[in-house]
Amino acid sequence: MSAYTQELRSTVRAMMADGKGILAMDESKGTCDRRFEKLGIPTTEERRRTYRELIITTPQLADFVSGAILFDETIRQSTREGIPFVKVMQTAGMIPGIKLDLGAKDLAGSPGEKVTEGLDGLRDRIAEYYQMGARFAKWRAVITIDTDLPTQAGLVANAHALARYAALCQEGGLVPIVEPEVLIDGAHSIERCYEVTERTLQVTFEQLRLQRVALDTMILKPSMVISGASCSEQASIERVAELTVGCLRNNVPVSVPGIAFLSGGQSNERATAHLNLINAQFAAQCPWVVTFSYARAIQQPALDCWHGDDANIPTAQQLLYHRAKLNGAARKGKYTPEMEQAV
Ligand code: 5MM
Repeated sequence: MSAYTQELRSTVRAMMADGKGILAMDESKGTCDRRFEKLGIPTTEERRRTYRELIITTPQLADFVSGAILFDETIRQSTREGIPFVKVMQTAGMIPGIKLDLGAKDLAGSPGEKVTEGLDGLRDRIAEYYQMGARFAKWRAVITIDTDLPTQAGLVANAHALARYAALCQEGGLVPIVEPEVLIDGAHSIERCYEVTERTLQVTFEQLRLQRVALDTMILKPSMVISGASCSEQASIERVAELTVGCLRNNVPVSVPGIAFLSGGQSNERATAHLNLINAQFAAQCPWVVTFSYARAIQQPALDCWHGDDANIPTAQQLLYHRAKLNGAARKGKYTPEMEQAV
């Protein structure tokens, strides 16, 4: 048991509060810059800072967002008036979280597969982020589906790192979000996605147990069971919800308190509709809280609207609030497509 067990429990409760989910805004510099470049936004630290300030100062965002995951650069930044972002979030009622992984790198001996790095020095980094006010963390593993992928070596390497990270987080007072993302890229069927997601979850929980991670003070951030992005036959919302819940029920222990999905390249509307149907139709089959931890599927309309022009900030904030609200409704199974119009 960690010295922080009570605090970890209360952080989990706050993260999984009714009607709320988690906002992922932890794009590393490279990813953030790539998204800015697509829109012609200058890739400077000041533009990244302004965009992140736009997000966390969105009025009433905390109605639907319990916490937000920050990147190292972001957690050290302040508003234009000099108020630290961490302080802004705490005042607004959103828990600061931190991305701890240092990205996915090529896995030696396994062409086409990645392994996530960042374990060296992690104990010290956790202590620093805890001091700064972070109370939860995230580590993302990336699993690719292809004819001969993933390999067992790839699955075990990624799950081992996730488990080592999670154990260190709990030791240091941060609730670990464990994110094994099965990528949507490819022409595979939804059934193949089910099979790979099942193997991924099985190996991940084997490793979490081996490293003695307390399952009741972690959050799982999985991808949904979904057709490959270039599969000619795209599964319906009903099928995605049914297979996703089935896969999680078969492979996620009931002691895990919460599941917060990533959006993984789904459209905004699809990501919300899938989460909604899972909660509307399958709540009785889910022993965990089921919510969102989306990045693109919440941020994209706001980023498109802002476009690097600060005159657009109020409208961009309205769009961000709106997507958060729709996902907050989906978290309760109360979203309808008609709500999309009422910005
Ligand atoms: C914000 O994006 C995160 C990855 O960033 P880097 O590639 O820069 O490390 C990512 O982990 C994200 O939190 C999750 O994948 C969920 O994001 P989506 O867009 O899939 O909901």
